[in-house]
Amino acid sequence: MLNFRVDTRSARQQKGGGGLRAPRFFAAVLFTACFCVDGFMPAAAADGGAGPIAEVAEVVIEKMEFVPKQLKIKAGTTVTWINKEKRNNHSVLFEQENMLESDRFFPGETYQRTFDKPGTYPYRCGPHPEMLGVIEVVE
Ligand SMILES: [Cu+2]
Repeated sequence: MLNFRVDTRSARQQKGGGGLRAPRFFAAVLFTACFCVDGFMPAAAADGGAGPIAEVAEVVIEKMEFVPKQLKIKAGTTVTWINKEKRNNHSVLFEQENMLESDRFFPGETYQRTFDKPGTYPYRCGPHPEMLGVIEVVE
């Protein structure tokens, strides 16, 4: 188990219908376990297995930008923001949700949020209001 390397890309590329779900779920749980120290929210996978299996999606932060700026995901997906800057720290701030904001995260650190409800979730960086992004969640 300790040697298991989480590689969501190859997991996603595996063929086959029924057999895919278990490994993907397993990968999602491991992925969550690795990052829950940095993010402030445990992923949906931890809450008893009800609901959809978490997919994994990423937004990279580099050169004062969220990449991609716009990300479309299925409901139940966990998004991981990865700070790939050399020195800047950032946050992810959802103004329209009571200013819900992540902790500042530094180069090499991540923040995760799971989106269970369809909708449009615009966000910006707390310390850098010009850094904008949006998560679009579909059924
Ligand atoms: Cu920022």
